[in-house]
Amino acid sequence: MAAQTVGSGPVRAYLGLGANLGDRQHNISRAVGLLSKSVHIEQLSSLYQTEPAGYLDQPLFLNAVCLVRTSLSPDELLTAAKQIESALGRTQGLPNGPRPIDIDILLYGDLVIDLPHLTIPHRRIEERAFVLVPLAEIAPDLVHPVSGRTVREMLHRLGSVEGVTKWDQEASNV
Ligand code: PH2
Ligand code: MG
Ligand code: MG
Repeated sequence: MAAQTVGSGPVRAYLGLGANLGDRQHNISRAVGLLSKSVHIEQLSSLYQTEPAGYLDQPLFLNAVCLVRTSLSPDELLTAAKQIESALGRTQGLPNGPRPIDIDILLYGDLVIDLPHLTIPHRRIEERAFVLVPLAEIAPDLVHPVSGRTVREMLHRLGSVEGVTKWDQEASNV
């Protein structure tokens, strides 16, 4: 596969979506709807219900991963994500605390940047089953540009996917 570099046309980026306040499923689908106004949505994983990681005393999350194709720069994509978070009622809360929606840039082509406000690839991909499980569903062979590991390998190394279960969208649509 050809390496992707910034400045050579649209780039594939993987976004992590998470919600644990309000109507979580609705928040995720609204976020995807709003994202589709500024980027091309190529794939969306299933939703997974996940136990909170980091700060444990908060409601269960729904998580998903979305593959988009975009000509937005990483900063523009971050701005778009933050605007959608605000539109869905996110206010500044505790780091790792509860939120109606969180949109994280996980990967942006093969780009590697480490800035105070934006680190790509996302720092915690390899330690988070709630990211790796949905990512493995849509992109098992995707390679992490720093470690060189595929998503499948990262998930295997993580070992446990405890606390991450597929969410039955139909059953919750009553
Ligand atoms: N996001 C966090 C912290 N902890 N836990 C789960 N299960 N899902 C998340 O999306 C999540 C989290 C910080 O963004
Ligand atoms: Mg996050
Ligand atoms: Mg975030």
